[in-house]
Amino acid sequence: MNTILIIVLVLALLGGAVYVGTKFFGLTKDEDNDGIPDVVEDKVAAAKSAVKKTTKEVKRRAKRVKEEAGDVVDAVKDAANQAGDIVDAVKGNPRKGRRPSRKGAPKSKGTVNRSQGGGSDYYTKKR
Ligand SMILES: [Ca+2]
Repeated sequence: MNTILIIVLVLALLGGAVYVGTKFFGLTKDEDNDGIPDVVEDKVAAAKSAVKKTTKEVKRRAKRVKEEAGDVVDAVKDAANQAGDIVDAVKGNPRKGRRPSRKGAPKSKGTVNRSQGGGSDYYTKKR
């Protein structure tokens, strides 16, 4: 405990000495005359910039990880769904296959009813 106190005291004295030396005696370069050497200000600015850049990158990566985790959750849900089909297969139920992607898709595959003259109005309808 005493060691920490001594270290803090030494750092404070050092800081005070640098401040006084810079502000009143011009020991280091200080263009804006605020008692903080320009070298220190430049280092602090660079560190702040680096932290900002790193934070941005970490946020971007966290967002991407979240996206990918969502994809994995979807895939696991899909796999759990498919596992049910295996149970059905073991029981001897017929294969259901994929659900049709479109609702109300015609039951006949590719055959056009031409009995009622004209059939599809795709080519006759004005667009
Ligand atoms: Ca300064």
